[in-house]
Amino acid sequence: MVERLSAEAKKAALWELAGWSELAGREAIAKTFVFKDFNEAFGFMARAALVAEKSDHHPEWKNVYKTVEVVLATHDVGGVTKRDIDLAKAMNAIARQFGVN
Ligand code: H2B
Repeated sequence: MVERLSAEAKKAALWELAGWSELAGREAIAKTFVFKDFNEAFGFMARAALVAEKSDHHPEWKNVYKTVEVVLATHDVGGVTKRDIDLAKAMNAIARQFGVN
């Protein structure tokens, strides 16, 4: 089982993760991505879904037109782990393919 990150480790990881921050009131991290249009937002989600499924680590997310709100937490341990940080990094890399930081 993967371990929850300490408050310090979480902060250190977030410094290197553009746009991600801690969610208020819950042990999770969040980022809102805004794309050019729905096509690109959904393209991002399709690529991110493949990464999520392959790594067996899945996002909580909501899409409205060109905006995708993502929350990452590791449900099995009720907190933020390296798995969330890795998926956040992968999502940032995919978003950059669409010119979004
Ligand atoms: N995704 C997330 N975000 N957290 C988990 O704890 C988790 C998951 N657990 N995807 C996985 C699936 C687990 O339920 C399966 C059985 O491996």
